[in-house]
Amino acid sequence: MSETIFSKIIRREIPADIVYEDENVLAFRDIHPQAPVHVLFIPKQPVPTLNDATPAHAELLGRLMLAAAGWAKSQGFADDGYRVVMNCNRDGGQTVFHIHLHLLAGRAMHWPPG
Ligand code: DGP
Repeated sequence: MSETIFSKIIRREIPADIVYEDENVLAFRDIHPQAPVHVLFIPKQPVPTLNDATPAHAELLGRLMLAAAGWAKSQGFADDGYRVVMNCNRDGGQTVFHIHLHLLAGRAMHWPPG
């Protein structure tokens, strides 16, 4: 499986501002925040892009979503709202090829996204 900077964050080989962790998921603040709250939820098991996900990853993908929603609730902004985004490949704007869910909050989001 592919090795990215996120694998190094999982192994604590490079620092990150980790805000949540469980058996399957790690979450840390994005180094280039696009909103007052910008956290990346990643599976500890690397999957390069959403295109590489199979039915075997269905539970893991669900865990990412539930971890993001649970953390939003724990931080008190879930009722105000937030956005979750997963970019895929070039046109999606993906730059790190270890799937990750962006959780953006703390301001009103625009639609359509850029
Ligand atoms: P994407 O463009 O969807 O692949 O998002 C990758 C995000 O990862 C981007 O918003 C910046 C963030 N990022 C890249 N390298 C690092 C890093 O070393 N640490 C942290 N915390 N975030 C990173």
